[in-house]
Amino acid sequence: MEKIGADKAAALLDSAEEILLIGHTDPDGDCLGSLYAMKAGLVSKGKKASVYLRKPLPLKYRFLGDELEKNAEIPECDLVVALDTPQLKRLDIGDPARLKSPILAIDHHPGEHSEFSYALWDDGKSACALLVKEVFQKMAVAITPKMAGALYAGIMTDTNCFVNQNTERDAFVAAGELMDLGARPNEIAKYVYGSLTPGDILALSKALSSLELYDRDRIAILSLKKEWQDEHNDADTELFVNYARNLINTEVAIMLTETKESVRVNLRSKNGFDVSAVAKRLGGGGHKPAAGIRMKCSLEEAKKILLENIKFDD
Ligand SMILES: [Mn+2]
Repeated sequence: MEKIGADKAAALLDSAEEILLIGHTDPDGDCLGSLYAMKAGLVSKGKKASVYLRKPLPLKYRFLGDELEKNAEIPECDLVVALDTPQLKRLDIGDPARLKSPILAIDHHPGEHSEFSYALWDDGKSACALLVKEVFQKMAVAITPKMAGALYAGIMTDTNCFVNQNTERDAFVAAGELMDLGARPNEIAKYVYGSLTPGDILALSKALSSLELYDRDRIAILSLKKEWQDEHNDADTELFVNYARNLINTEVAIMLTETKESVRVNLRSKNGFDVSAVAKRLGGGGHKPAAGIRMKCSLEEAKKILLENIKFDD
């Protein structure tokens, strides 16, 4: 792996003709916004760019449009760009051995990135979208209002509306510049946070009433059982964990969503507890204050394993 800067990343993209873009499994706003903007920017430069996406866009990200449709084809390409992920196994592609071209990672997660050919990687950035914006500046890509909106959505979601610990000045500066280029924060917030369905609200009430507290209330767990998910058809539980984090004594918040195949675990922390280390130990990944895992076990087993793995110093 060669660690590179935005200059070299721009040069690699400039010299490639056909480029495949891939994000991580369970793609979030930063991942999807970066994928959309990257594709549009490369196409504007005359490149043949496609996005590999295993599932259709979630309702709240549909504003990103038809350009991000479900696509399970891996075309011939000179370069693969892995966005918003530090590891091959987190790529939304099933078997990474299917990728035969060099892979450029553009990412802001902690981790080695050693499996990639090149990595433009800065874990001091609050969103992958900030790195994509930097590369575009080097490539002199003209950012359209829609691309600006996609990049803004990436920064907004990964900073939890500019309040997370990782929100530095550069996120605000970039957001301002993207507004100048046509991003509309109010519109984007309406899509991302205002696309809840009645089923989502019912699922939220169910999850909230499941609250369990451990270790002097420092660990808060919310959960949704499989039966509920089946009945209400895949409720959007991504942000539920924030309710548990916002409890006054919570240090670590956990949201468990049981699906047919596995338990999806969302982890959040306050005051410095490193949940990415817990996630990594159990086969997931993420950032110090926000991480995720897919666990192949029952809800109760997942709970037990997580509690065994979250220990405070005192
Ligand atoms: Mn991200």
